[in-house]
Amino acid sequence: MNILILNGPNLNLLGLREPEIYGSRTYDDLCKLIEAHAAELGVSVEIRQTNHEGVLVDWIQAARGKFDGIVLNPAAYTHTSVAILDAVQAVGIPTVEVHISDLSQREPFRQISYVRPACVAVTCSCSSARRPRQRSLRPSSQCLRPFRSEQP
Ligand code: DHK
Repeated sequence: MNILILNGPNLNLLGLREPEIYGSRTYDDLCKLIEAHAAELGVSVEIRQTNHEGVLVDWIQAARGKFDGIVLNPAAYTHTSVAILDAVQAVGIPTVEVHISDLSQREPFRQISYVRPACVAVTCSCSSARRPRQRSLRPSSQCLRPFRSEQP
């Protein structure tokens, strides 16, 4: 099982940006946690981050035939991007929408997700800001679960 993990704009600044919302762990920390959890689940992951909408579209399109699933945090593009919605719909790869913060408790514009109709599941509120003593961020555990390998 081969999973593509895509992170959108400003997620490279995790640990620096608004730690009270996004937590104090860095993007590198997040990648390491995801890789460790993927190994536990027996799935292989490729993790990428970009600040550019078109790059996300290109990566989603290129995932056809190469990946069995996508874990997608489009970040700010969640609330604006018909192009990313179209790309996910076009490739037909099961995609899980992920967010670090609890969107339901934030500004009204963040409660609109353009990509959600194309996704098979959504996970919000993964920030270590809300669970400072928790060893792992929830995205690594919850978001990979739909793709858990059937193999022992
Ligand atoms: C990350 C962002 O950068 C914001 O623009 C979204 C999302 C929320 C997150 O919680 O992961 O509104």
